[in-house]
Amino acid sequence: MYEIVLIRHGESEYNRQNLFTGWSDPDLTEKGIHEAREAGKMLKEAGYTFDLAFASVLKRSIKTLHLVLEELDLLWIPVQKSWKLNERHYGALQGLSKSETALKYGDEQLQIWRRSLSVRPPMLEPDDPRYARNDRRYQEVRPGDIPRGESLEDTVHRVGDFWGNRIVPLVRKKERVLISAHGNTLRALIKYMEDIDETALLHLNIPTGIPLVYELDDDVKPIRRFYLGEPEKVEAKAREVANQGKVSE
Ligand code: DG2
Repeated sequence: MYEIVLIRHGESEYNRQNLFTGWSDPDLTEKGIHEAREAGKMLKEAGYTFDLAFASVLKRSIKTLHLVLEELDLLWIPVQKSWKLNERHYGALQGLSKSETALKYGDEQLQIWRRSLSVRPPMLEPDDPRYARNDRRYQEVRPGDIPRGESLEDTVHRVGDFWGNRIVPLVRKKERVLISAHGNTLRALIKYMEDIDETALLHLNIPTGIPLVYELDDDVKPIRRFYLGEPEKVEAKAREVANQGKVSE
């Protein structure tokens, strides 16, 4: 049996302000820093250790990983960063308020944009300054692969590809892997690994800063997943994510 640990970064400035984030690159808030440190402590107390870690190329994921590793006294382990672990690209919604979007388009449309599997957000125009084509961190990426907006399904493809090619071979070699990523990257990975149906996926909300442990069989297929920490607290945080921006809340 193998085990890996996933974590969504701690609260970011955009999370705090309830803005669509995607490939925007806000920093962690004080609360987010605290969440990341607590996650590291939780992992330490539970006896976890790692040989290798992954992050996206967005600072909320990188800083969270750093803080977790610091608590574990594992700052020395190799860290691989990849744009393939970036958050789902939220297209022209990036930087907009989730609440204002709900007021303008209604809760149902907000829910479709946030949680449907195949609906893409409105795409960024090619000349939009939010389009990452000229960002140096993506210079190795084929221009056609840099998204202007993604459905969760699009994210499932890139994350699934990364999982199969880059992470599974390491897990098979018994490397203990920690992945620091994002709400929808992790939903995409869970969809890819478990092939859960759309209804279950709709209700799958990943809280910030809580380690999610996966037990995997000899074929690196999931046996079970569970969060570290008190279930009530985890559920309350996941509910908060689910309700973000809703007019009816
Ligand atoms: C959030 C997730 O991503 O938002 O892009 O707004 O995990 O990087 O904070 P993260 C964003 P929702 O899909 O939950 O609205």
